[in-house]
Amino acid sequence: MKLLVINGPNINMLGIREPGIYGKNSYADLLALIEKTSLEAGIQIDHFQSNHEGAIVDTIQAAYGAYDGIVINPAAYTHTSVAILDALKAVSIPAVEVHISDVDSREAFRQVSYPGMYCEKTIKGQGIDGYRQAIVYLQEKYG
Ligand code: CA2
Repeated sequence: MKLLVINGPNINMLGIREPGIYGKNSYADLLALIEKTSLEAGIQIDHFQSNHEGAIVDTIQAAYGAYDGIVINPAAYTHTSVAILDALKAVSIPAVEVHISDVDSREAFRQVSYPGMYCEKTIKGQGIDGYRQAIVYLQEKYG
Protein backbone atom coordinates (compact mmCIF):
# COMPACT_ATOMS: atom_id res chain seq x y z
CA MET A 1 0.00 0.00 0.00
CA LYS A 2 1.18 3.53 -0.79
CA LEU A 3 -0.01 6.60 1.05
CA LEU A 4 0.60 10.29 0.38
CA VAL A 5 0.66 12.88 3.18
CA ILE A 6 -0.07 16.43 1.98
CA ASN A 7 0.42 19.52 4.13
CA GLY A 8 -0.72 23.01 3.22
CA PRO A 9 0.61 26.50 3.93
CA ASN A 10 2.74 27.25 6.99
CA ILE A 11 2.78 23.69 8.30
CA ASN A 12 6.54 23.81 7.62
CA MET A 13 6.69 26.54 10.31
CA LEU A 14 5.33 24.31 13.07
CA GLY A 15 6.97 24.71 16.45
CA ILE A 16 8.29 28.17 15.66
CA ARG A 17 5.32 30.10 17.11
CA GLU A 18 1.92 29.51 18.72
CA PRO A 19 2.89 26.37 20.69
CA GLY A 20 -0.30 26.85 22.72
CA ILE A 21 -2.36 26.10 19.62
CA TYR A 22 -0.16 23.80 17.52
CA GLY A 23 2.12 22.23 20.15
CA LYS A 24 5.89 22.30 20.43
CA ASN A 25 6.63 19.79 17.68
CA SER A 26 8.44 21.03 14.58
CA TYR A 27 7.80 20.06 10.96
CA ALA A 28 10.93 17.86 11.20
CA ASP A 29 9.29 16.07 14.17
CA LEU A 30 6.18 15.52 12.04
CA LEU A 31 8.23 14.04 9.19
CA ALA A 32 10.02 11.78 11.69
CA LEU A 33 6.66 10.57 13.05
CA ILE A 34 5.43 9.82 9.52
CA GLU A 35 8.66 7.90 8.80
CA LYS A 36 8.37 5.92 12.06
CA THR A 37 4.70 5.11 11.36
CA SER A 38 5.51 3.94 7.83
CA LEU A 39 8.25 1.60 9.13
CA GLU A 40 5.97 0.19 11.85
CA ALA A 41 3.10 -0.29 9.40
CA GLY A 42 5.34 -1.63 6.64
CA ILE A 43 3.88 0.71 4.03
CA GLN A 44 5.39 3.32 1.73
CA ILE A 45 4.46 6.88 2.66
CA ASP A 46 5.50 9.93 0.66
CA HIS A 47 4.98 13.47 1.86
CA PHE A 48 4.48 16.86 0.23
CA GLN A 49 4.15 20.36 1.67
CA SER A 50 3.34 23.53 -0.23
CA ASN A 51 2.25 27.08 0.46
CA HIS A 52 0.57 27.18 -2.97
CA GLU A 53 -2.96 26.01 -3.67
CA GLY A 54 -2.28 25.09 -7.30
CA ALA A 55 0.75 22.98 -6.33
CA ILE A 56 -1.47 21.04 -3.93
CA VAL A 57 -4.08 20.54 -6.68
CA ASP A 58 -1.31 19.36 -9.07
CA THR A 59 -0.02 16.90 -6.46
CA ILE A 60 -3.50 15.46 -5.82
CA GLN A 61 -4.00 15.03 -9.59
CA ALA A 62 -0.60 13.30 -9.90
CA ALA A 63 -1.63 10.89 -7.12
CA TYR A 64 -4.26 9.36 -9.42
CA GLY A 65 -3.35 5.72 -10.04
CA ALA A 66 -0.22 6.07 -7.90
CA TYR A 67 -1.51 6.09 -4.29
CA ASP A 68 -4.06 4.08 -2.33
CA GLY A 69 -4.81 6.79 0.21
CA ILE A 70 -4.23 10.45 1.02
CA VAL A 71 -3.77 12.09 4.42
CA ILE A 72 -4.27 15.82 4.02
CA ASN A 73 -3.97 18.85 6.25
CA PRO A 74 -4.89 21.66 3.85
CA ALA A 75 -4.11 24.19 6.64
CA ALA A 76 -5.66 27.61 5.82
CA TYR A 77 -6.91 26.29 2.44
CA THR A 78 -9.22 24.05 4.48
CA HIS A 79 -11.53 27.00 4.91
CA THR A 80 -11.41 28.40 1.37
CA SER A 81 -10.45 25.84 -1.26
CA VAL A 82 -13.14 24.42 -3.51
CA ALA A 83 -10.23 23.63 -5.91
CA ILE A 84 -8.70 21.16 -3.43
CA LEU A 85 -12.15 19.64 -2.78
CA ASP A 86 -12.69 19.20 -6.53
CA ALA A 87 -9.22 17.66 -7.01
CA LEU A 88 -9.93 15.08 -4.29
CA LYS A 89 -13.28 14.29 -5.91
CA ALA A 90 -11.62 14.02 -9.34
CA VAL A 91 -9.06 11.40 -8.28
CA SER A 92 -11.47 9.62 -5.91
CA ILE A 93 -8.69 8.29 -3.67
CA PRO A 94 -9.71 7.49 -0.06
CA ALA A 95 -8.70 10.49 2.04
CA VAL A 96 -8.52 11.48 5.70
CA GLU A 97 -8.31 15.11 6.81
CA VAL A 98 -6.08 16.01 9.76
CA HIS A 99 -5.97 19.18 11.85
CA ILE A 100 -3.35 19.55 14.54
CA SER A 101 -5.49 21.98 16.53
CA ASP A 102 -9.09 21.59 17.60
CA VAL A 103 -10.58 23.76 14.87
CA ASP A 104 -14.07 23.32 16.36
CA SER A 105 -13.13 25.39 19.40
CA ARG A 106 -11.49 28.20 17.41
CA GLU A 107 -12.73 31.09 15.24
CA ALA A 108 -16.00 30.72 13.30
CA PHE A 109 -14.17 30.85 9.94
CA ARG A 110 -12.33 27.64 10.86
CA GLN A 111 -15.59 25.71 11.28
CA VAL A 112 -16.00 25.15 7.54
CA SER A 113 -13.86 22.63 5.66
CA TYR A 114 -14.26 22.32 1.90
CA PRO A 115 -11.80 19.38 1.43
CA GLY A 116 -13.46 17.77 4.47
CA MET A 117 -16.67 17.44 2.42
CA TYR A 118 -14.87 14.73 0.43
CA CYS A 119 -12.74 13.14 3.17
CA GLU A 120 -14.23 10.07 4.83
CA LYS A 121 -12.85 11.01 8.23
CA THR A 122 -11.50 14.11 10.00
CA ILE A 123 -9.09 13.92 12.95
CA LYS A 124 -8.67 17.17 14.86
CA GLY A 125 -7.12 18.39 18.07
CA GLN A 126 -4.78 15.44 18.48
CA GLY A 127 -1.55 17.29 17.69
CA ILE A 128 0.81 15.63 15.21
CA ASP A 129 -0.36 12.21 16.45
CA GLY A 130 -3.47 12.82 14.29
CA TYR A 131 -1.33 11.99 11.23
CA ARG A 132 -0.35 8.63 12.75
CA GLN A 133 -4.02 7.93 13.53
CA ALA A 134 -5.03 8.79 9.94
CA ILE A 135 -2.34 6.49 8.49
CA VAL A 136 -3.40 3.61 10.77
CA TYR A 137 -7.06 4.16 9.80
CA LEU A 138 -6.29 4.00 6.05
CA GLN A 139 -4.04 0.96 6.48
CA GLU A 140 -6.65 -0.93 8.52
CA LYS A 141 -9.42 -0.12 6.04
CA TYR A 142 -7.62 -0.37 2.69
CA GLY A 143 -4.24 -2.05 3.35
O1 CA2 B 1 -4.95 22.81 13.08
C1 CA2 B 1 -4.51 22.68 11.93
O2 CA2 B 1 -3.83 21.72 11.59
C2 CA2 B 1 -4.74 23.79 10.90
O3 CA2 B 1 -4.96 23.16 9.64
C3 CA2 B 1 -3.46 24.62 10.88
C4 CA2 B 1 -3.54 25.86 9.98
C5 CA2 B 1 -4.82 26.66 10.26
O4 CA2 B 1 -4.95 27.70 9.30
C6 CA2 B 1 -6.07 25.78 10.22
O5 CA2 B 1 -7.21 26.58 10.54
C7 CA2 B 1 -5.96 24.64 11.21
C8 CA2 B 1 -2.29 26.74 10.22
C9 CA2 B 1 -0.99 26.02 9.83
C10 CA2 B 1 0.20 26.40 10.66
O6 CA2 B 1 0.23 27.78 10.99
C11 CA2 B 1 1.21 28.23 11.85
C12 CA2 B 1 0.94 29.41 12.53
C13 CA2 B 1 1.85 29.91 13.42
C14 CA2 B 1 3.07 29.26 13.62
C15 CA2 B 1 3.34 28.09 12.92
C16 CA2 B 1 2.41 27.58 12.03
